[in-house]
Amino acid sequence: MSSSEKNHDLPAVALLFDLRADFVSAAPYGSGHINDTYCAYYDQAGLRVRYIHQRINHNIFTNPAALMDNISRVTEHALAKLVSEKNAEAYRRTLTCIPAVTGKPYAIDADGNYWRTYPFIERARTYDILETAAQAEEAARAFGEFQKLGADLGGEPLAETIPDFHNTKVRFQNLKKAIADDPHGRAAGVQAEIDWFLAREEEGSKVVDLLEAGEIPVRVTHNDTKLNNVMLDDVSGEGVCVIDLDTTMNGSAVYDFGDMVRTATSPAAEDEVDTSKIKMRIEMFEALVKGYLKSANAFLTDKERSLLAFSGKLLTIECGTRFLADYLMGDVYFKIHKDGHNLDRTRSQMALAESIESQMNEMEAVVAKYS
Ligand code: ADP
Ligand code: GN1
Ligand code: MG
Repeated sequence: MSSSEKNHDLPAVALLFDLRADFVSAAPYGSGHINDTYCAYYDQAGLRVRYIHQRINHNIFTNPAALMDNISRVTEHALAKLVSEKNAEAYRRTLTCIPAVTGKPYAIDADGNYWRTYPFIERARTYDILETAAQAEEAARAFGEFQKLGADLGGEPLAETIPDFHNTKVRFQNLKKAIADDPHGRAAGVQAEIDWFLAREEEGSKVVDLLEAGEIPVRVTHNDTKLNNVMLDDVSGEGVCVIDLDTTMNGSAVYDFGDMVRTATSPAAEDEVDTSKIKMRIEMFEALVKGYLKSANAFLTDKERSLLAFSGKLLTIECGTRFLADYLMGDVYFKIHKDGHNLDRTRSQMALAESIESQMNEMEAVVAKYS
């Protein structure tokens, strides 16, 4: 069950932040798998405004203070840049943390939950499934711009909020441990899925090995570039604001691009059970490449560019190992909304990876066209 259904006391949360507005109401919001997100209405001296309150999942992010320090640094850097460029809507183009009454960018409630508050980005929305190639292009351009920001962040390295987050080798080890432990006796029922993933283990090492060998650079990246982590303007469709910054830390540009391919190219939802509906649409892939390279061509190395088509397959397989491991472990990581939800997600990743595998040559040709 979604932990958003837990009874959080939002009026009490409201009092923890320096909002200078009267709380009106709040309701669970969005379709994220990790945090508990609420949209709250406030009356601000007679004007109705919205804020996002988010309970950070501290079982997953075990050092919320360090995480919020990362987010403060990244968002303050983004804001300073937008302001210096005299952008007329700087506060709509980056998340900004509303300070708690303590002055910190987060607050702790009576139950020990960590909360943060962001202005609600109005007149824009996130998508779970893309409708047009223009949206894919804009989403990818915005994530590329975000990586550009990361490049000139400066200072100490960002805290590693989840160790080995995209270490696909470790992800496979975790899957194998879940198969061996099998605490809920589920492994026997999913032998075909297990075999499918284990047959792809070797490919899983490719990017990790290149990073370790120094053949591709470590960069400050977003690391969770799922389509519903970028807000597109309601009118112009422009990618206005990259959100969900919990995993912004050292990573590879290749991982960020791969997760865009995973989440933005299929016409079906991530938990679609009719796998015949799941496919990698080459026109969406082309739009992603076009949009991403608009902002990233300037800094990507040839080696990184050569991995863009492969990255879609890699991230889809990686995410599938995570869903399958979580299914075996008893659904302890990703929020589920029905029995077998993580298994449905696993199978959808398998179908998508197969669709990608069958179009790898066409995908390589698209990357070559825009490089
Ligand atoms: P999770 O880590 O659970 O995915 P997100 O930070 O992605 O949490 O938030 C979940 C959803 O809430 C997003 O997909 C988006 O639709 C919405 N959302 C988050 N932050 C904002 C914001 N500042 N303004 C408007 N909508 C937001
Ligand atoms: C989670 O938080 P959300 O829903 O944007 C997960 C991603 C997965 C994704 C799969 C911190 O993303 O890594 O790719 O689910 N985030 C974390 O849908 O684990
Ligand atoms: Mg999210």
